[in-house]
Amino acid sequence: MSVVVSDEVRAAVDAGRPVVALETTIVTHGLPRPRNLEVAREAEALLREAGVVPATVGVVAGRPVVGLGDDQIAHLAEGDGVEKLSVRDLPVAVARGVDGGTTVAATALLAHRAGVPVFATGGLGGVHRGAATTFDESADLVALAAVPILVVSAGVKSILDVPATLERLETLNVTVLGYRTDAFPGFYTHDAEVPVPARVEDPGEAAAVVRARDALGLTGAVLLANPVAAEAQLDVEEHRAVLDAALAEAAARGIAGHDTTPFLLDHVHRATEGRSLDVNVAVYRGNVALAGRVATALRVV
Ligand code: PSU
Ligand code: MN
Repeated sequence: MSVVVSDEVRAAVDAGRPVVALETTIVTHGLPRPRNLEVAREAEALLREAGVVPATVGVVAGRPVVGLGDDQIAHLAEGDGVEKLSVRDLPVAVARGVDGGTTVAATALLAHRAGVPVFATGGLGGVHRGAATTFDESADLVALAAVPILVVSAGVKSILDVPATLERLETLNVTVLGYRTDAFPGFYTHDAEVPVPARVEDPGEAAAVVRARDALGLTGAVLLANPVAAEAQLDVEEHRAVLDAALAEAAARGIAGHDTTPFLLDHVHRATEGRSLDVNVAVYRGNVALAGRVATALRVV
């Protein structure tokens, strides 16, 4: 598969300057318009202000791109028929020339191909509730087992089975670090009531773990779990009630497969009248900023 890497990203990677990859499923399927494009642009601006090169990843007319231009990001954010592309979808997308936002799994793979060592998302995909019968587990998990990148995420979305997701991450040899926390974050909430296996206090410590992983010749990802601030989280009771309703609605409507995550996120956003959307954006912003700091700590020049 030929991956297009922008000149700016290629030059920064070659020179060892800090670069952070950003996914686009959050833009195409995770956030409503027009907020999606605003957030995508804001994430890039935040990195640039910190002296970090953004590498937004997506597929345009069947070409996987690492370092999308602003016009391409706008096209994915606003276009019709833009697909959600995980790793298994890439061959079909390339063969058919489709446009698509890349999931964490597909973004990690493409970013790594381009030599980008750090990646920011909102919340990673994981094991869905009821997965014991549906087998619905995000391809994000398996992808992270095989891609040596550092991903900053606010844990996994609380729409998932969080303890089961942590079990799978352990099985898949993904190194999980809590950023200044002993508790794995639940995306909308700062504490999903599951402990993290290890904790780091600053970006330098996370960078040291990445270097040690590479020195050991391990090929899996490091997941840096960065919780939303306790003051900014969604009210825990509201969160529980809305989530129950969203899961019931998804079951009643027979939502399954790759539609599940976008459906649940949209339902939660609407049911909380945008409060969860604000939290989602705050979480993402925090992760992008932290990813920039880790990339800076990792730079070789
Ligand atoms: N984080 C967000 N919003 C999102 C996602 C993550 O804040 O929309 C996306 C990511 O792209 C992730 C995908 O890879 O949801 C997971 O989808 P699934 O559960 O179908 O694998
Ligand atoms: Mn799924």
